Amino acid sequence: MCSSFRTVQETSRVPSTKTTSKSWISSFSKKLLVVYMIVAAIAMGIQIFKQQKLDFDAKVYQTGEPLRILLVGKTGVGKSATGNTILGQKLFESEISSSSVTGHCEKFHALINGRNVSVIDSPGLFDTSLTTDEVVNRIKLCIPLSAPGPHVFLVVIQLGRFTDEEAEAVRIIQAVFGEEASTYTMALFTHGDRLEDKNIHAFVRDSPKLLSFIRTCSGRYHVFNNKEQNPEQVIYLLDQIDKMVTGNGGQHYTSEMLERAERAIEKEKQRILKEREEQRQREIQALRAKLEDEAYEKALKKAKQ
Ligand SMILES: Nc1nc2c(ncn2[C@@H]2O[C@H](COP(=O)(O)OP(=O)(O)O)[C@@H](O)[C@H]2O)c(=O)[nH]1
Ligand SMILES: *[C@@H]1O[C@H](CO)[C@@H](O)[C@H](O)[C@H]1NC(C)=O
Ligand SMILES: [Mg+2]
Repeated sequence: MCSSFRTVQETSRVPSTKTTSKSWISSFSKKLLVVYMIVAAIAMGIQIFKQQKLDFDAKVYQTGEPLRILLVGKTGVGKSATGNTILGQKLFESEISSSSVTGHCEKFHALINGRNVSVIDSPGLFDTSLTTDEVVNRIKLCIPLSAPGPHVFLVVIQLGRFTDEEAEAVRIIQAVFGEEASTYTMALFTHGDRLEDKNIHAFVRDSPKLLSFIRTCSGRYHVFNNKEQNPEQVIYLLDQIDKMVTGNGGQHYTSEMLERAERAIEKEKQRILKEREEQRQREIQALRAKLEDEAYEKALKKAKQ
């Protein structure tokens, strides 16, 4: 750039030395100079614009913090397969049999379009055999991996197999992660290959249960076909997540929110315990009163005899 600028100066100086000899050359070279300056200004403008665009792209893709996606859902719905589709590699173990299911959380990351994306895969959180305490303990194990907090809770659901248990998913998420979590929640349907020619939106609308579930995620859903590692579906999902993150002011779910939720759960537990204790005390009182009454009557009878 510097060298080309120097040659420009030199060539522009050449005609200016001849201006004293011939006036028409002078006027011609002046016009030429003006035209040349305009062209140079436009070229410089384009250069600056290009540079700014480059800087902007760099800001968006390089200095942004990694996007953290936490996968939740029942065992066998395709969480691990979804993680692999997002990252474009077979990193999580995705199995047909549920016997090899791991009980811990896993995290992998990859650069997608120059941007760092982390996916945290959790063990089945909504499996019927688990108590709420066990769910809480399982989730707690995933929290350090998703620090400082996930941008999105991706609730993974197998298409065409939406049961009441799945409907409980958001309720459980809200109970464990707190009300605040719902603004960070999105549904992801797997087995998109089953749709064939059907439209996903029509599919969702056709099922009242599914529809009411989707409404608890503020209408956010996306469909994946994990059998076909099509990168377009990933780009579209990340775009939807980005929109949601923007809607949340760029924020992610935080451990403070989890602590608040935990305190709320603990408070509720204490309230139930206290209620039970009070109930027990009332029952003891009633029993004692009854026994005392009986003893009194007995004593009265004895006295009469
Ligand atoms: N046809 C089809 N099979 C899928 C899809 N997603 C997952 N699977 C299969 O579902 C099974 C369970 O998947 P996995 O990722 O292990 O589920 P996880 O327990 O939720 O992690 C595996 O055999 C996957 O190949 C999908 O989109 N289409
Ligand atoms: C991407 O993020 C992970 C943590 O989530 C980090 O370990 C890794 O170094 C990051 N990679 C790049 C290229 O920034
Ligand atoms: Mg899995």
